[in-house]
Amino acid sequence: MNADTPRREDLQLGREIVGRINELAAISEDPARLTRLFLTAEHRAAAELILDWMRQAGMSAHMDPIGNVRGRYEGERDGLPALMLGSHYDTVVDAGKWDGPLGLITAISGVADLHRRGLKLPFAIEVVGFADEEGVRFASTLLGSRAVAGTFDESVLSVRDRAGISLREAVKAFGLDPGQIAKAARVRGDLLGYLELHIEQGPVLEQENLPVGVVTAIAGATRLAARLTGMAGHAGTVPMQLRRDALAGAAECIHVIEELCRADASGLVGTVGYIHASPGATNVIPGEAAFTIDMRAPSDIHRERAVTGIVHRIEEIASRRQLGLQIDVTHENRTAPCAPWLRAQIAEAIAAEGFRAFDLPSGAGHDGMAMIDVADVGMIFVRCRGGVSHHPDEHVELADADAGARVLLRLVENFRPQTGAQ
Ligand code: HGY
Ligand code: MN
Ligand code: MN
Repeated sequence: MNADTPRREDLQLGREIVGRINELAAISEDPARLTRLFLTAEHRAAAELILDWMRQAGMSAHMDPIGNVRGRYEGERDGLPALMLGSHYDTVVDAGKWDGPLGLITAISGVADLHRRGLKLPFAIEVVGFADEEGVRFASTLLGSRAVAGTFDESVLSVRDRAGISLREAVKAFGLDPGQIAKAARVRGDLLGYLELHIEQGPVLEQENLPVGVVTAIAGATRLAARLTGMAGHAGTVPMQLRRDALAGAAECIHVIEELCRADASGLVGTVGYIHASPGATNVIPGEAAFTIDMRAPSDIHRERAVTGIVHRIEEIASRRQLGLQIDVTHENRTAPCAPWLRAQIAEAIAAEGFRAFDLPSGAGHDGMAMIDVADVGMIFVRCRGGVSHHPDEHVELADADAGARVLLRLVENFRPQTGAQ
């Protein structure tokens, strides 16, 4: 397909993608709530299905040492530098079925289309399914893409999940060797760029009445884990002014986080997504409360300042309530700008498919935040209904899934590597 190739009107790509989205969504630890976490039986079942799709699309395919699935479609001759496409196939808890899989399945369907037509390009295409973008199980994130980017931090292997299993133990139990993770890495010279198609997870494309958009940058994020320690006691006998109630202290912290972010007019957002109080009985004053904090802002300096301010307020609350406080940053990702030369080629492909090219930032994190250490990054957003995501109501219309696939395929077929610095 080149820039003047006629647009496809048959929705064939979209139908194949939607069918596979539904097939993959059936692989979940809970039939009632889509949940597919890193290094679990569901991860393994999903990986086998995806590797099969990759092979059907004419790719050599394997699982790498951290559980990513990797496919390669050779170019006009073997061993050429590769354009890397991909997204993640892990999910949050009670997830939507499009966040991650849409980009991965669209990339596979695009390669399958090239294969059906017997088309070979002047470069190879590598498709990667990242195994842990969400970071639900080990309170980190981007573990799969950091391994590919060569920035995997071995100290994370000691992090434990809520069942007390370390990442090292989980990798071994999954049948992989933690000592081999470094072998998943690519070097900058191998890759011509990294392109990810993903649902927008926001309402802007819907407001603009557009099926696709060009991502300008991926917002950075800071995740923290806080633990307040007070004194458990009898709910009926300890007077209020003598209590050191850890959960009440956590509640005040959560209120302050929400208040500070609401008062900030520049797009700062703060979320407490998880809290656990113990011992957890109705008639016992909570002696301990642990909660997570997720902070994001349009710029790194703004986010860093906000995190410092919030930590100070939490320290003040803990001190006034005579609570012990342990607060740690469990994950930090800087804002990742998308490369202008890739944005330009994405915009060209969008226009060639008959749509207005529209630029927008990503408030959500993506694997491109890790991949930027090994390749220039470009992202295509696809409209999702109401901007709903990280929720079972997440939805993409067939026509939009098809539009995204046609844009990605046209972009790949017309791709021009950046000359000079790589
Ligand atoms: O949290 C995020 O922004 C991404 O969905 N992992
Ligand atoms: Mn997500
Ligand atoms: Mn995602």
